[in-house]
Amino acid sequence: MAFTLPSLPFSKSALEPIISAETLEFHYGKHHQAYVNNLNGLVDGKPEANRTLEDLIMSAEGGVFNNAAQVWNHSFYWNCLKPGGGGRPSGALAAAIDRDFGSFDAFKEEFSAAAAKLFGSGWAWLVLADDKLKIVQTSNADLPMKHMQTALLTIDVWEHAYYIDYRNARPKYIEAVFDNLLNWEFAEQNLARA
Ligand code: MN3
Repeated sequence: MAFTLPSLPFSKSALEPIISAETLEFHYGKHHQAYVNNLNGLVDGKPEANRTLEDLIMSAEGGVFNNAAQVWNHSFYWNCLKPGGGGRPSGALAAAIDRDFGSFDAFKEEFSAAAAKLFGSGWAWLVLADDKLKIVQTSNADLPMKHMQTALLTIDVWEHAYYIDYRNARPKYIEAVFDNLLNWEFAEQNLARA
């Protein structure tokens, strides 16, 4: 049972002009695919090949952890984006954001700063931890589940996520994604399931 690359939830050109088809050809077609291929190569013929992705993330270290986590992170990230996204959350998530950050605008400022200031490669996340919403940064492949937090939403801030479209201007990528692509329905579903 090999691990497989999940389908993108949209076409490669669907996020233009915010994220180009060229970026997705590399980010999904090369990088995400490479994490899947690397993971399969590492577990081939071993008992780990029959474990779930989540199981490997929680138990493995080194290359198996890095590649398993990056497979999961990217599958999650694609679902955090949608053509015609952005806007604001509603219902329980909107109420929880107001409760824990003061307002949606305050949340946006804090989340964008966390994503922009993360040093090196990694991820900015909105998570649920101890019944409270929090913004967390993780480096490289690290992810909330490893810290007993529930991921609600993420932005990939590895350079490969934005360098083709924005060069070194990470804050511009973050703002464009936040305003135009974030899939708040997905975050709302993640909160409802938590
Ligand atoms: Mn990436």
